[in-house]
This record gives sequence, structure tokens and C-alpha cells, in this order.
Amino acid sequence: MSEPVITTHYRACHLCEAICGLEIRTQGEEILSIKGDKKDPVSHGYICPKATAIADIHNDPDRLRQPAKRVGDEWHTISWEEAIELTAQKLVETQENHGPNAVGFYAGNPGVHNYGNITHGPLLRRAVKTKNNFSATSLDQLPHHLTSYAMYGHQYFLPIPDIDRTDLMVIFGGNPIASNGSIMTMPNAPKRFKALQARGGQLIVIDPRRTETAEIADQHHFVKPGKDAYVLMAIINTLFEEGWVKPNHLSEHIDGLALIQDHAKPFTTELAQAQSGLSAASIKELAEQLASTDKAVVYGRMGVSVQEFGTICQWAIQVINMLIGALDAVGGSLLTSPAFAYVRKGLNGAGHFNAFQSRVSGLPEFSGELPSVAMAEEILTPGEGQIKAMVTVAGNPIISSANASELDRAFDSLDFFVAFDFYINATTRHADVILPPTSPLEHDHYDIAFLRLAVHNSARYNPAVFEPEEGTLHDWEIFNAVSKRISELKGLDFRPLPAPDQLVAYGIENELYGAKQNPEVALTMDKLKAAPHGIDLGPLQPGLLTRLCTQDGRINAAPDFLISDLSRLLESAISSPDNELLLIGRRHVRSNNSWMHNYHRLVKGKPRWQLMMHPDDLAKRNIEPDSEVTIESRVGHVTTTVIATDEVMPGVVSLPHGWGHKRRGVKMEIATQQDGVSCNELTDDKLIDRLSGNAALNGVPVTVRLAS
Ligand SMILES: Nc1nc2c(c(=O)[nH]1)N[C@H]1C(S)=C(S)[C@@H](COP(=O)(O)OP(=O)(O)OC[C@H]3O[C@@H](n4cnc5c(=O)[nH]c(N)nc54)[C@H](O)[C@@H]3O)O[C@H]1N2
Ligand SMILES: Nc1nc2c(c(=O)[nH]1)N[C@H]1C(S)=C(S)[C@@H](COP(=O)(O)OP(=O)(O)OC[C@H]3O[C@@H](n4cnc5c(=O)[nH]c(N)nc54)[C@H](O)[C@@H]3O)O[C@H]1N2
Ligand code: SF4
Ligand SMILES: [Mo]
Repeated sequence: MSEPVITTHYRACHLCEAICGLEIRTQGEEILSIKGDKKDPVSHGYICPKATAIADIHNDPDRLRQPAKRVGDEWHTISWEEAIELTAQKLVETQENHGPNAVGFYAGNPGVHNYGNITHGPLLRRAVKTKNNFSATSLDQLPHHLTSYAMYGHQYFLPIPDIDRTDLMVIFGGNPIASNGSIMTMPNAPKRFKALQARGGQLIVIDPRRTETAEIADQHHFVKPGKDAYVLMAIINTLFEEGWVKPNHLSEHIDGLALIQDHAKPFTTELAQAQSGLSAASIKELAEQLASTDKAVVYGRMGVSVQEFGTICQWAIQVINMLIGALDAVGGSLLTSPAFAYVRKGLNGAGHFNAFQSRVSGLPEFSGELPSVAMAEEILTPGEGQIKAMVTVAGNPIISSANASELDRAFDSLDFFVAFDFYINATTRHADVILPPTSPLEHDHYDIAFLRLAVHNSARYNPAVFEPEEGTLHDWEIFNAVSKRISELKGLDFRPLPAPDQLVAYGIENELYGAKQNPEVALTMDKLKAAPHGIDLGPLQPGLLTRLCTQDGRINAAPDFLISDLSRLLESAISSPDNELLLIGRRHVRSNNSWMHNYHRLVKGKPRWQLMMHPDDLAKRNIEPDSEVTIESRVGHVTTTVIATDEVMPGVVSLPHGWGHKRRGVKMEIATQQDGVSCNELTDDKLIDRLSGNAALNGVPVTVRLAS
């Protein structure tokens, strides 16, 4: 028999937000190589070490291909018919017996990287209809959405740093060299930062750790975790006091600047120094640099979202960009103009806030979702509306969410749990049924979410690399099937949605670059399919005013609930008790949240999960470097190895999230051999950004002692 031919495929990497273009060579069923696609219009051939692990995901013997049902501690393969029937029956029965909110949902991060989840996931939510929806959003970027909703009228109205044209980028709490950027799709962070510096620009990083990004920056300032809001407010105050405010063409369209000026007054650089550790002089200098550099932009990510004042931080960053004239300016922050799901006035899904609250703690909903920190108590607290059954989709909250031990207990207590996932991990081991979708390389791909957040406009459609294995289903097909059966059982009308590429094709043809609006480009799905590397749609463009989604067409710079929250910030200005350490997380380029630890090539080499602690803090406690230590917080404790490093500032310890797979019942051969512990055994479900309900996974008070 002749050898199968070698085929070259082009495809976006779906593992992180950088969505780099890949060139994948295959022969028959075998993956020969995965490299960067040099012709990709945005990534230009760049990839990170994770990309090659896509082959390992595809070939992983631990990856489920068929539905599985748990009987006691054992898993049995069952047919799709049985799995779908059982799932639909149990969910409907739970709602009949205990009310509509007795079913809860948790949607994890990879769902956003798999477009069939975005297009078809809502079908299932509609069929089930519960108020108990949770997702990784509230462990992550909820403050961004809430801010954009309040200021610009749409949760996805997210101005992106124009990194390729700016001359000053100030990053609060982001580490793009490790993360490859977030809410800023920017493949090849190292090259983009180098280019910024090569054109005489500056990179300034504010972070409690001297990160990989801080290492290459022109300036790095340590900041005490959770205290950035004082610094950002002091910058705003300084800009007003010094008369450095110049919102340029937006001036006539902004409401609330006087209110902000007034409320910023108590936030002096001296207060910020006392709280944050940044000197008053350097804060003033930062404000001056921002105001005097023509093309400057402030950007803030996980470190300033996922902390006690996450929403104030994200709002203050928008305000600073507005005040210095960076908003809607080339080299400042601009909206992406994607080919699909273009944000503009009149678009659905703008968002809503606090329309209802969680049952137990009264936390606010945002766009129909409740904060994930409320999930455990909603499962564990008896009473009407208690969650009795859970659905998880592409998530691993028992490793990813705050106070994870309690969540573990909660999932263990459920009457029924169905997981849309292809691994039996810390969370899904509790499932009664697992519905595994096809491998990433077996389905086609159009990146709905991240083409929308990119630093450069482009569009790219990729067909599947492999035919799906026989008898397997894509996520979107599973959503169609389960939603249909639930609707039948409930006597509701149901129409399945066509395949995701058809939905995207319709959108593309009728949106910004379609023939009607842009006869020159006249983009269609066929054109995209004929351009395997993707199509360059040019640099980001100003034009915010034509897209503003607020009712009155104005920018609401000072939303009431944000202004009111400033008093919480002022009241919290008390020093922390001595001897207390604050825990922060960290990311590494070879890891990705909780699910990249089952691939030998990503976990080999020296361990990367240790606790980082400053040598002075170790000495104070008479702890030798490389000892086993016990870290304890209000909610739990873990024991791990400590390393000494002045990368972290004194008073701060850092432990990455996503580890902790050594648990009974987890069926991930390589991951379960890894020694890292889960930092979310320490993070606290009661430590939150009170305004949004987002978890404060950074800045958790802990103690560290030699393990006994
Ligand atoms: N302490 C601390 N905790 C954190 C963070 C932190 O910085 N510090 N970061 C937070 C952030 S930003 C995030 S986004 C969350 C992530 O938290 P989660 O989204 O809950 O967790 P992941 O590790 O992304 O889980 C991914 C799951 O999706 C499955 N999966 C992968 N691809 C697919 C697919 O195509 N279809 C389906 N159905 N399943 C799939 C994987 O098998 C895995 O089980 O973690 C949060 N937790
Ligand atoms: N390699 C890799 N890439 C990833 C991921 C991954 O797990 N691994 N996850 C992806 C996901 S889901 C996301 S959301 C993005 C996140 O992307 P980033 O936000 O860029 O990633 P982090 O490493 O979490 O960066 C947060 C930074 O904030 C700092 N920090 C902690 N607390 C504070 C604080 O109080 N103030 C300030 N100023 N800084 C603080 C931390 O030290 C850290 O350097 O990364 C994505 N890309
Ligand atoms: S940076 Fe790495 S993981 Fe992220 S998209 Fe690019 S290749 Fe994939
Ligand atoms: Mo995330």
C-alpha cells in the first residue's frame, strides 16, 4: 500500500488569546509537525512552546472520545443516545422537583476558544433557563465588562491598546511575556515590546513581582497587591490638579468629568504612597509622562481585575486614557473592527447589571450571570432555589475557583452533574455523565472572541485538520442534541441551529466588511476559505463616537455605582497587620490554566509551581530556601516547596494557579504525577470585589511556616 500523502494545514492556535497562526503538517492520521505560519497576517510565524502540545491533546489516550457514565468509582462508556437521554431526563426532573434554579451552569475558559460553544452554548441555557449561571468571567475579566457596559453602553466595547503604534505603554498587573496578552490579542509580545523600545518608546510595568515583562521594561515599580486603585486615582487627581487633562475630540461627548475631579481629590499621591509602596514622586512622574507623551496608553489586566478593587481599577484606567487623550486615538486605545460580531450601537447583548441577586449572599448578576464565588454556597445552602444539579462546560472550577475545597465538597453533594469535557479531572471526576466533544483538530475554527480583541484587524477561517473519529460529536452538536431533548421533555418549541460556520458566514456577509457596507472588500466565507492564512483587515481605527452604545450617545465617564464605590476604597485605607503576607498568582509560558499538565513536553524540566518568597521574609521566619512550607489562609492550607527570590517584593508570596491534580479519581496520567498544589485551596470566596462580585484571587492574606 502506498504511504498517505503529506498535507499542510493552516490553523489558529486556540490555546490562548494570542491565536497565533499555525502550520500543521500531517500524514494520514499522524501529525508530523506544528510550526508558526509565517504568512499569518498578525502572528507572522510566531508561536510559543504550547502550540506543539496540540498534537498531544489530539493523541492523548486520557482524552475521552465517547460519553462516560459514573457508577460508584467506575466509569462506563455509554452510547450518545443514552447519555443525552439521561442528561435531559435528570435536568428536567431536577427542575420539576426543585424549581428552575435548581440547575446551575458553569462555563469555563476554553469554551470561548471553541466557536461552536459560543454559537450553540446559549441553546442549552435557553432550554434549561435558570438564574444560577456562573462562568470563568467572574474569576477573570468581569470588571472590564462591567466598566464598558456602564461607560460605553456595551459589555464588549473594550478599547484595546494600540501597541504597535504607541510610544508609552504602562501596564498594571499584566504579564504578556508569559501570558501572550489578554483582552489584547497580540501574538509575539516580545517582538512588539522590542519594536516599541526600538522606536524610542517606553514600557513601564507596575507589578508586585519583577515578571518576565518587567525584566524587559524600561521601568518597573513594585506595588503592594490590591492597592493599585490608590495609584490610579492619584494619577487622575494629579492630571486634574496639574491641568493636564485633554480628552481631545471626545471632550464634548463626555459626561461626569467634574464629578470625577471632585471625587478624586482625597486620593493624593501621598495616600497612594502609603498604601501601595510606590513613591509619591514616581506616581506624579507617571502622570506627567502619560500626559506629555503624544501616543501613550495605560493597560491593566489580571493583577488589577482580580483583586478587591478590580472594577475601580479598570474604570480608572479607562478614565486615565480618556483624560490624556489616548482613548480613540492612534497609539492609544482603540476598538477592534472585526469581521464578525462588530460592536456598534443597537447590538444585542449590551449587558445588564444587578437585575437580580444571588440567593445566599445577595451578590449582583451581570448579564444573567452570578459571581462564581457564590457557586459553592448556592449548592450547599438548603432552601428554595438551592442548586441540586450542575452542568459544566469546558471548565475546571474545583481547581480554578476561589475556596476550591468548599466547591469540591459542594460538587460531591450534587444529585446530578453533567460535564461537557474530554477529561476526567478534579471537577469532572464528580460528574454522573461526561459528554466529550471532538478533539480541537477535528472541528473547524473561526475565532469569534479574540479576533474581536486584537491589536490588528484580521479574519481567518480554518477547516478541520482531521475528520472526526467515527461516532464522535462536536460541542455544538452535543448542545443541539441535549437542548432538543430537554425542550421535548418540557414541551417547548425547539429549532436546532445550523453549523457554526453557517452562522458566521451570514454575519460576515452582513457586517462591516460585507458587500453591502464595504463593496470593495465584500468579504464572504468563501473568500475566507480561499485565504488559508487569513485576511489582513488593517490597523485599528478611531471612530468610537459612531459606535458608542449608550442610550444618549454620550460617554458616561462617572457611572453612579463606581463613584459610590470610591468611598469603600477610602475606608479601606488602613495598613495590613504586621507579619501578614499577601498571596498573588503567576503564569508561565509552558502552562495554561488547569489543563496543560497532561503533556510531557510542557511539564518536563525543572518544576515551576513552587511558592516564591522574598529572602528577607524567609529569614524573618527562620525558613531555609527549598524547604517544605505550609501556607495558610482563612479558608485552607497547602504544603509545598518554597524558593527564595527577590523577584517578589517583601511581604508578597506567589503561587501559580492550575496545579493540584493529585486527587482520587482524576484520570490524567501525567498531570496526576505533578507535585504542584492548587493555590485556590487558599483563595477566599469571601474576598471579592464587592462592587462586581468578581473574585479577588490576588492579594490574599496568608501565613507561611515550616511544614511540620
Ligand atoms: N488563583 C487563581 N485562579 C485563577 C486564575 C488566576 O490567575 N489565579 N485565573 C482565572 C482565569 S483568568 C481563568 S480564565 C480560569 C480558568 O478556569 P476554567 O475555565 O474553569 O479552567 P480551565 O483550566 O481553563 O479548564 C478547562 C477545561 O476545559 C476542557 N476543555 C478544553 N477544550 C475544550 C473544548 O473544546 N470543549 C469542551 N467541552 N471542553 C474543553 C478541559 O479539558 C478542562 O477541563 O481560572 C481562573 N482561576
Ligand atoms: N502561558 C499562559 N498564558 C495564558 C494563560 C496561562 O494560564 N498561561 N492564561 C490565559 C488567560 S485565561 C488569561 S485571563 C490571561 C491573563 O493574562 P495576564 O493578566 O497578562 O497574566 P497574569 O500572569 O495573570 O498577569 C497578572 C500579573 O499581575 C500581577 N499582580 C498580581 N496582583 C497584582 C496587584 O494587586 N497589582 C498589580 N499591579 N499586579 C498584580 C502578577 O504578578 C502578574 O504578573 O493569560 C492567558 N494566557
Ligand atoms: S502564544 Fe502559544 S498558546 Fe498562545 S496562541 Fe500562540 S502558540 Fe498558541
Ligand atoms: Mo482567563
